[in-house]
Amino acid sequence: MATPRVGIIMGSDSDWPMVQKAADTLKSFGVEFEVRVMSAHRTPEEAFEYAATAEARGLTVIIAAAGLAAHLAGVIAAHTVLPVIGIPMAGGPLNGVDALYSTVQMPSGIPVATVGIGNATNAGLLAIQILGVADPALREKLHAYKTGMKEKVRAANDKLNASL
Ligand code: RP5
Repeated sequence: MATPRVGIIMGSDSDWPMVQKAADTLKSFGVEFEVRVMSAHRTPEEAFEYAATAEARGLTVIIAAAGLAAHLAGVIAAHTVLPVIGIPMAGGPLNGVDALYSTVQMPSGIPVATVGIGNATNAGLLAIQILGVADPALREKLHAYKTGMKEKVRAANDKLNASL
């Protein structure tokens, strides 16, 4: 099995139904990844260990999803120089706004590239774009993906106008 290039981690297995979209996106581009559940609060030792060893294990990007007081992405970013993409997860009484603020409002020096609440697809795409900087074949696939999106919008326009 190839060495994973992207690590997808999440605070709870209850996050997986949404986070799965990041995995699906990576899969559709043929990017190897691994998936782990760990928490900045419930399993802080595991989170530290994961971040501290990620670079040596060959990962290039880490996607970290967490909800509520979402510290996972920030804690991971504190212990690695790899780029970290945070997914604030919806849920709880504040519906993800708490996780959004916790993830995006990192102090200077420790960036976390934060996508929209629950937007695991964008997290996957951003990871692919980061890998694409040094991977022309992946960039080709990204170009094809964008072309496909444009074609879908054009087709929707044609369909809409034909129905008038
Ligand atoms: C966070 O708390 C997790 O990332 C999840 O979004 C939320 C709720 O977790 P569970 O109580 O469902 O395990 O740490």
